[in-house]
Amino acid sequence: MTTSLRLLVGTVTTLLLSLPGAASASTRTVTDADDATGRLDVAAATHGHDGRLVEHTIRMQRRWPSTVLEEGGVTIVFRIGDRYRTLEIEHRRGELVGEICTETPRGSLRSCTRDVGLARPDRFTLQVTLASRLLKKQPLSSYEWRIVTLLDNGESGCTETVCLDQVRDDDRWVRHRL
Ligand SMILES: [Ca+2]
Repeated sequence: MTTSLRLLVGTVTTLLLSLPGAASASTRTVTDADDATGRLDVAAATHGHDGRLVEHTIRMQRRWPSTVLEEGGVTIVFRIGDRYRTLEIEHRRGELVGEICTETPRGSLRSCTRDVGLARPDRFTLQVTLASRLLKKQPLSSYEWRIVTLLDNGESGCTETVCLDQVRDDDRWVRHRL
């Protein structure tokens, strides 16, 4: 991810963190419109869990190769009480890489780990699996999430403004009850 792209994702994340509210929801899928340019336009995002693993599945409007994540990125922001964990997913040296960190109020990152499962069940979809202890060490009853995708690879008509997509629940965080 380029420095400018990372800065923009950081800005978007900061904007998301400033928005109040929380949606009440159990295991579910949130659909998103065909509303962004480029291949990281999200169609739907699903959360689920199995034991101590939580899973997020992100389906795009169109087929996309993993290599688009070399210059773009998928970010999931998790809100656990007043704490935020940010998972950034990219494609480096031929493989998908996900790193989850705690984002401090000043925007710095700490407690980072790459112990996150990433898979491509088909050419539309990205599947993310992580242990709930990466969100909170103590037993976790619920958390909230949002997703931001950003593609900036010089495609025709693709700029940092129009190639940004967000998934949320009627302008609120999506709550996942475990
Ligand atoms: Ca969309």
